[in-house]
Amino acid sequence: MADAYEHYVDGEWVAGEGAETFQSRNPATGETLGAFRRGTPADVDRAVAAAADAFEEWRALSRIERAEYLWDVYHELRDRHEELGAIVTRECGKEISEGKADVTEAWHMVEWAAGDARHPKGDVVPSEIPEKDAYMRRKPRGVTGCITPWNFPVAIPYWHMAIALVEGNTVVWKPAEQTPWCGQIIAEMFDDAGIPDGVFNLVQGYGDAGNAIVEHDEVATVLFTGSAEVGHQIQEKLGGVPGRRAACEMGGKNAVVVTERADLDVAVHSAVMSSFKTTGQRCVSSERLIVHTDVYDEFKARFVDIAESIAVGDPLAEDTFMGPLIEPEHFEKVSKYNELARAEGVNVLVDRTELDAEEIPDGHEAGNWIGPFVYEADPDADLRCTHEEVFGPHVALLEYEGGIERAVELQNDTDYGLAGAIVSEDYRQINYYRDHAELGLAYGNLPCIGAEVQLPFGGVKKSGNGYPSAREAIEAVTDRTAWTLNNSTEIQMAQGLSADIKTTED
Ligand code: UN1
Repeated sequence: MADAYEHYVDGEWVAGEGAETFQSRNPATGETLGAFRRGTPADVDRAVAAAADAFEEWRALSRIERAEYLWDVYHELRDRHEELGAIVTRECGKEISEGKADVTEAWHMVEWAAGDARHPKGDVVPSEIPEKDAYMRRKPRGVTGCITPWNFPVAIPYWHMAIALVEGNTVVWKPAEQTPWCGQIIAEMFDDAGIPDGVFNLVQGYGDAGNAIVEHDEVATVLFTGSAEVGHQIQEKLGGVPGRRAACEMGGKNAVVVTERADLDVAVHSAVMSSFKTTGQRCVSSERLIVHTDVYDEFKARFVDIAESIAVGDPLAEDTFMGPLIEPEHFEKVSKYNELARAEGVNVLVDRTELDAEEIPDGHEAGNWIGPFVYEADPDADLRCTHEEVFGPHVALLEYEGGIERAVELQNDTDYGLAGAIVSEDYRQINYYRDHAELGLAYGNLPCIGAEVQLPFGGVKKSGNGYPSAREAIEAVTDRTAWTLNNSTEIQMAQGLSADIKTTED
């Protein structure tokens, strides 16, 4: 079908079994960006079969040979930086520096994975027996199902796929239904690179297609980055199934701690970046600011001042700080949480849920606009608004008294444990936080967003099992073998175990 972009299966563009299509829309204008075939479980079956068929030949290549395909992708990402950055911005609404950073993060991940192909892999391990050589070696697990979110529509797919592929797995990928255009471009890049048929497969679509990947017995590993709700379902489904594995990275109710020893310029800057970049739609965004009573009033005045005036607008314009939310349903969700906070009795300081008409740029009336919502709440109250992830510019100020122990207790008063930051000039406070905050990603005197790809990315508690990027993703997509080779003609056992065979003849 020429009127809708297709799936990419076994090296071909295919319409698939389903009759339905869906559209990608620009969240800042409502404009339609393209129509895409909606994948069905039958399309996933076909893609998994292609990936399973391609596995033996792909794994037989050296890691360095496999990485060659990724280097082609790396160069294309770099060469098309400006163009792709603008596409990211048009499709997911992040302001343009973020759109471009998404593409940069993608090539960083590709560079890491392809460069890693020439690094030593596995371990040489000592043996008690001098004649034995022992090693830890890795094997690819097979078909890897990748399910990725819309907020990093180019970077996160490469977190999963670059590593899975270099390690020798084949891939079936379902991008978020909000960002199929980015998905299409990534598939074109693999096609341009000449990746062998069936090694990389794309099925566009919704949760039913994602679920078909999760439920497919031939998908050895599922890599998932997205909502806690879906991630926990995946973990539950695969948790008890022998031979299958899920590596999930989910959300957070992240916090920035500002102590009485903070440099308030750093504190305010870090808090604004953490709470409002990407319009609060990063899984690492901060929705809680835990601020010591001694600096609370000044911090509050400065933070509120910026929240009232932060530039919301056309994400393609260089002077915009916050673009729109991803889709109308998400606007509904965020505005409901803003209402809920009021109903829970918090003290609202800034409410830009509905922007004034003059704040909305011309021609962008149909965008999913929202501004900051900032309030102060009792840190000890059991409120939904201060404990549930909103995924928007919805921020609670929580005032605390006492030492760093109290701040960290509040930081940890959440089911999640993804990202967080402390702002302080006191190294003892910083180190206490470093050692006791329950987090996968923690920062001192910085925002809690903006991790680099060579760090592990992932959380603890309800935020996931900490796998889906860099070295940790290698753990998810490979199995280890402890391999021991005897160089002697005699069998000798470790642990003093006798190797003598005794018979009744002896
Ligand atoms: C996400 O929050 O959904 O650390 C991913 C960061 C980015 C990735 C964020 N490198 O902010």
